[in-house]
Amino acid sequence: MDSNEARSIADAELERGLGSFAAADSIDELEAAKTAILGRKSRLSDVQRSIGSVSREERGELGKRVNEVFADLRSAYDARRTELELATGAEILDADAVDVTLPGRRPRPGSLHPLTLVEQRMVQIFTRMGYRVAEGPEVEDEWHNFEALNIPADHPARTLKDSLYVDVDALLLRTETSAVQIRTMQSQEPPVYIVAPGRVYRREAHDATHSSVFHQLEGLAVDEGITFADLKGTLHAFAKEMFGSDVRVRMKPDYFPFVEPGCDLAVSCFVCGGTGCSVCGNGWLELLGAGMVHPKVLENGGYDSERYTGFAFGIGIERVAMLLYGVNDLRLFTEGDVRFLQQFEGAV
Ligand code: FA5
Repeated sequence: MDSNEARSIADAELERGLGSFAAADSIDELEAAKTAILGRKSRLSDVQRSIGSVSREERGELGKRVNEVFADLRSAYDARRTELELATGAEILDADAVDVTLPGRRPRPGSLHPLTLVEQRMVQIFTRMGYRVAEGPEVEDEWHNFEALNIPADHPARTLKDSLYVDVDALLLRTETSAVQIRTMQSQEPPVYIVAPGRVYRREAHDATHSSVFHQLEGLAVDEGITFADLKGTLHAFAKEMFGSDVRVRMKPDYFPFVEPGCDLAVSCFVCGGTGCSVCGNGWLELLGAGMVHPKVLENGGYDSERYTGFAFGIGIERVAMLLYGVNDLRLFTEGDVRFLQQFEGAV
């Protein structure tokens, strides 16, 4: 190639190179154009290699021109590369942009368990009647759980079949909240009006209305002149307050060693309306046991049974919750299924 031809190729490649760098829309396209225009196999490199073969007089001129063309093309390439890099960075930023004006996602607040809600409402009903809240231990000794409640050593409730003992002699998981009656009487003089909510444990088969771990709310009222009529009035007032004035309540005699006379209270079944079904059996759902405190129990608590009389009751909290919310299987309360529990947010 002679010097004129080399010069005109260099000029044409300069035009072509500036055009293709400017037209490149991405870094990949720009790199491909660079290889085509400035690479070792490009026409411009051919021109560069031909410099040595032109005459000595023309060589300096041609070399200078080819260097200028290379320099112009490199700076056009660098400028376009910078532009494309900035544009790519901006695209990434756009894609990752956070709209700070959008409302935030609220963390889901937990809510109280339905049994807690029901227990709180039950406690509230009794505290409004003038009762205060008392507590007792869940691991109880045999004396408070049995003997003091007039449940002698040969009573069937005391067999290992029914109770859950711990590995310490004469200690067990309390089978009913009634032990709090004794502890309260031991710690204060009459008159006494307390309710004691808490968990109790029994060896019992699970079914729709029975569990081996459940909750009771114990009540104890001891004063001068308390009669069965006071017990009946109190329990009726509780049932109406809890379930509304339409609820049908049935009381019938029952036996508990620590009361005399004793009774239980049932309300009409919410599932069948009182005709009998798989949940209730006979149309009634038993809610609680109750009765007049046995004189021996008053004496065991340190009270004068000639002067004071009293009544006591033990209400099953799961049963109240079943009735209140129309839940036909109490196992739902402890299975921890969030879809079930969510329904009680803000309930009661
Ligand atoms: C008692 O536990 C007596 N301590 C109640 C009492 C207190 C009577 C004071 C007299 C004076 P009972 O075992 O029936 O009684 O239980 C009382 C209530 O707890 C029942 O009416 C029922 O509502 C509930 N309950 C009993 N067993 C279960 C169980 N396995 N699962 C769920 N709830 C139960």
